[in-house]
Amino acid sequence: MGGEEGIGKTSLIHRWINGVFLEPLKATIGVALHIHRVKIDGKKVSLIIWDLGGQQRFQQMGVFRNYIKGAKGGFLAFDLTNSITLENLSRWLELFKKEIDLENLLLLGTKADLVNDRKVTKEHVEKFMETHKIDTYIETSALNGKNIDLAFEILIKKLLKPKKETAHYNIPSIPYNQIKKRKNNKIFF
Ligand SMILES: Nc1nc2c(ncn2[C@@H]2O[C@H](COP(=O)(O)OP(=O)(O)O)[C@@H](O)[C@H]2O)c(=O)[nH]1
Ligand SMILES: [Mg+2]
Repeated sequence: MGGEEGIGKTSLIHRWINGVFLEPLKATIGVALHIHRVKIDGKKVSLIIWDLGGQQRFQQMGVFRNYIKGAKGGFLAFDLTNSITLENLSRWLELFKKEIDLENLLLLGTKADLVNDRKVTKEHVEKFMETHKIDTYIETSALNGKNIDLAFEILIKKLLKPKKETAHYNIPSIPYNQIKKRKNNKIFF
């Protein structure tokens, strides 16, 4: 789980694991580890979640790279009431992309309950997705629980999906004009 400090990463993880919103919360110093067991599609899954503190200092120390290494998937989260947190997310994405398949990176908007303070528009989000080739976006609120279970369920299902085998036979090449633009973005408001 990556994203700037104060956007609600720790609150979101707490909401998913404990089903409640915790206030007040201390800022996460460095990195926190959470383990949660769930049953998805009849399969028992243990998810190990690294909650990466957002302090620049830690990022500059290159500490996060070691935690992202070996991760199978990730959430890139920004605060819907603070546009800079989406802008700065591209730096997190660069870091995550080095270690994690792009298709296993989900974009999360947080604090969706603060409708009157909303600064990030749907167009901003769609532009970000297009620029960075991210195909899934979910709007969440740790305060009222909106889409929290959904976000984790989608991520876990992606992680459980078997890897595509590399074909050992020759695939006939497709003429360029027959290739359709992939348009299967999943957006959850
Ligand atoms: N209204 C609202 N506030 C939130 C939500 N999630 C977190 N916050 C508040 O945002 C602040 C930062 O949250 P925190 O989880 O510590 O962010 P982190 O630094 O990204 O881990 C705290 O004051 C939280 O109470 C939310 O969904 N809605
Ligand atoms: Mg935190």
